[in-house]
Amino acid sequence: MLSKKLEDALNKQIRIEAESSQVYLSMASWAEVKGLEGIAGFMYGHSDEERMHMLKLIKYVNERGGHAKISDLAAPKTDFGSFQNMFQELYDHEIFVSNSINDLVHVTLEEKDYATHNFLQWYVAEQIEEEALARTILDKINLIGNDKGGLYLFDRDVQQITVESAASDTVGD
Ligand code: OFO
Repeated sequence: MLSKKLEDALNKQIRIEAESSQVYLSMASWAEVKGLEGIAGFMYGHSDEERMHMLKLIKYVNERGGHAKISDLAAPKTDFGSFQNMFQELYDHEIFVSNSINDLVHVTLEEKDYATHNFLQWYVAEQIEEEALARTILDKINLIGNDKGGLYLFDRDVQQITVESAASDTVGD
């Protein structure tokens, strides 16, 4: 059975994952309207992943005798200025989420809830991946600069960029 304190902290994280999904959905729509099809596809996919993170938490809370609460969400912004800026915001957002997961893990230790501590390790690992992926993308964007051809290729290939593929790119250089 979850303690009230941990249940509240998990519910807060459920909301953050739901808001993350909305933020990336808004980025997807902005990119689509700008004709950046590949970037839009990447963001739609990312939005779905965040929804999956939320659902996994909801199931866990309910399974452990708590009640996952579905709340209203903060509206994301709808204009991101430039795709470079948008990916910087994605990175910053992932750092914010990582900090929030760390705080949550801290509560599991305070509450001596080792089952939840164990459950959350998946999220800890996931955040390492997501931060690395966002950093990889920012590195690629920096390389492109203002080159139109580079942007074309980036938009075409962004959905294929993974942490692993970026690592092997570097090896190949
Ligand atoms: Fe839920 O992992 Fe990104 O934010």
